[in-house]
Amino acid sequence: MSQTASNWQVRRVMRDELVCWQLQTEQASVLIAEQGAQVLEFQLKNQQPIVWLSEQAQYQKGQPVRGGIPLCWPWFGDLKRNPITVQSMHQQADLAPFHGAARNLDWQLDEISHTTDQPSLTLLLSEPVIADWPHPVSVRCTFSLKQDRLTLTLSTHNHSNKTLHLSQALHTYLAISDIQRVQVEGLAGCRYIETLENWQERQQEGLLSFQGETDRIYQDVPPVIRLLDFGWQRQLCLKAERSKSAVVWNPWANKARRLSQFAEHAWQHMLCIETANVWDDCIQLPAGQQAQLTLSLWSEPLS
Ligand code: TA6
Repeated sequence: MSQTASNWQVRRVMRDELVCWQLQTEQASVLIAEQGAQVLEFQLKNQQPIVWLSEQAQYQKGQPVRGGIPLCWPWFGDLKRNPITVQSMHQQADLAPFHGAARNLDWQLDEISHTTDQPSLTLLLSEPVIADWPHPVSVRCTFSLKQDRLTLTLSTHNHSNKTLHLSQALHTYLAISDIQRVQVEGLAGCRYIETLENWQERQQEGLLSFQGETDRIYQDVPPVIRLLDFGWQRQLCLKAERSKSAVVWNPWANKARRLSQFAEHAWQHMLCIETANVWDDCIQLPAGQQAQLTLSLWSEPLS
């Protein structure tokens, strides 16, 4: 199945066991797996990939692919580390899978649409069955490619008669030249939780550089965060809507050895900057209402 015009195309493709959709414009292409509504690739013509994907990635039913943009929903990370309101949505929080359920579920094609040069694709979880999380919701993820910019919107509709409490994140793996030749701009002055040192609260001073494993939950973040890559002379720009928190993660060498689908030196060439609603920024979703989390991602030359 496909739809084509002079300057864009949407087509269904297989990647081993996974049904995927490819969106293409004259400048860029995106590959999205129906499983988990997971972006696997985002590539501009004649440039390094924007999104990192493991060279050991496995495209199998029932397991997330390492890399791309996994969706963490309806909770982020370890559920037991979430606010009690988010934990209380689950009947057995100590058995809850890491990063929620969305990334392991099969989404369905809801809609393919386009404006003149911008193809869009929406995937839908109409009535997700999530073990020990018995709340009627529907979830949509819309992916739009406008020239060389990818926009992703995750939308949760609460069909229940009570308020739901969620945490969520767009777990974006970014492709970089070398973790020791990049810096993150935009977090100066922001509070953050240092998860590697007993979840203490700290404050970011200036640009963020990397000298070891990094796993931080930033709060009160600005709408735009930039990843400055001095090796590839580019900056990756992440613009968030309805998000005031972001997670920055690099496993470094030791943790990388414990990760699935992760080559020994891959940690040097990736960095996660995750557009989120976590910690103080969790979602309180009243009955019948919708919550949307949006990321726009693009590349610019280093100014
Ligand atoms: O977002 C950062 C993080 O929570 C890290 O602590 C690490 O666990 C990472 O997510 C990857 O988790 P995953 O379950 O995809 O291996």
